[in-house]
Amino acid sequence: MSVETTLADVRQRAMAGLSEASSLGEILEWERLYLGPKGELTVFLRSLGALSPEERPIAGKAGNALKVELTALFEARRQALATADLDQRLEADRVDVSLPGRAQTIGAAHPVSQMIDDLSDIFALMGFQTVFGPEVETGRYNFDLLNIPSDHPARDVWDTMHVDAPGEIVMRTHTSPMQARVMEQTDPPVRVIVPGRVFRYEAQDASHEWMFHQLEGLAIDRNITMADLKGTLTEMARQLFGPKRRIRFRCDFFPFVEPGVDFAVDCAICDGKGCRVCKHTGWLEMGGAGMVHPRVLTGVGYDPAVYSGFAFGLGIERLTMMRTGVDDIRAFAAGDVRFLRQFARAA
Ligand code: FA5
Repeated sequence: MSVETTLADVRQRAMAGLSEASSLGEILEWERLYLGPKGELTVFLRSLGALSPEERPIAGKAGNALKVELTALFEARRQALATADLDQRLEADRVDVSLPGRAQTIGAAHPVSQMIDDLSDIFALMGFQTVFGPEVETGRYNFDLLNIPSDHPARDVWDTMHVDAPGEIVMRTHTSPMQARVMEQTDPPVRVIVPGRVFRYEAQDASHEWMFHQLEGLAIDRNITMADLKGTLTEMARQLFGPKRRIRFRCDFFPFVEPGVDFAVDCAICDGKGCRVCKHTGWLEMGGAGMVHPRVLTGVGYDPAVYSGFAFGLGIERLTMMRTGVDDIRAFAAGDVRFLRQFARAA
């Protein structure tokens, strides 16, 4: 085959291939076939040395002319396909600026968190430091050091979620284990509050959750009496519910206090006259309290002949219900933003 025929054949196939290439990938493949380092035309031009001296300049000229022609055509076609490809992608990703934007929602503190913040502020003014403790506890702190030995009937009071089979590791059933943890780490005087989540294996109803929050309080010093406990809780109730509130103590039993009480505040909504929120009693139960049991003090190495103190534990959801009038505790953890939004307040 003569050089002219070979080049004419290459040209014809190259032209056909060029018009068939319909994507960037295909046109690049075409370039590889004809103009690439191992492409037909490149190989042809490299083989010119094998021709006779007369043929060589003619073939070289024709080959180079074809290379220039095909390179120009390739560039034009590649440009056109690249533009089409970009147009297609822009079209697919098109943003419709006339659509309404998505509003940014700004979060707000959960009503229980708000209550914890408020209580921390109130107690800080009375000299209490806020501390936090582990939610997974050992039986030693949750029960033993609180004067609740393993065979004590009081241990049944809280249906406990166990983490290990022997029941040595538990989900804390109250915030009271932090009493011993704090006292072990600190010398008196002690004044702390401990807000946090607690867990009980308990059926849910309008006033009971299996997971809820408590706020523990502990004050230890020389000469602390029930009067200090009453004063502290009265001040808290007044800060939270208004200047006129009163506190009621009734005898109750907790193994880690002696004497033990449950305490209530007179209902701020009806001023103690009786209403739906206080179930027509005029009083709202807040929690348990008492003077720290001498055995608890001894257990952490404090001398009960020198030191005394009080402790209390209140239910934070219950307090929040009193403040907001919410009558079903389950609403707090249900995660319904419409419910929670009602309590959003500016940070
Ligand atoms: C205790 O947990 C004691 N640790 C409190 C205490 C601390 C007493 C220090 C003495 C000294 P009690 O089980 O009563 O006590 O719970 C305290 C408060 O937690 C209750 O008054 C109530 O407000 C709240 N509470 C208890 N169980 C639930 C529940 N299932 N759901 C929501 N709140 C609850």
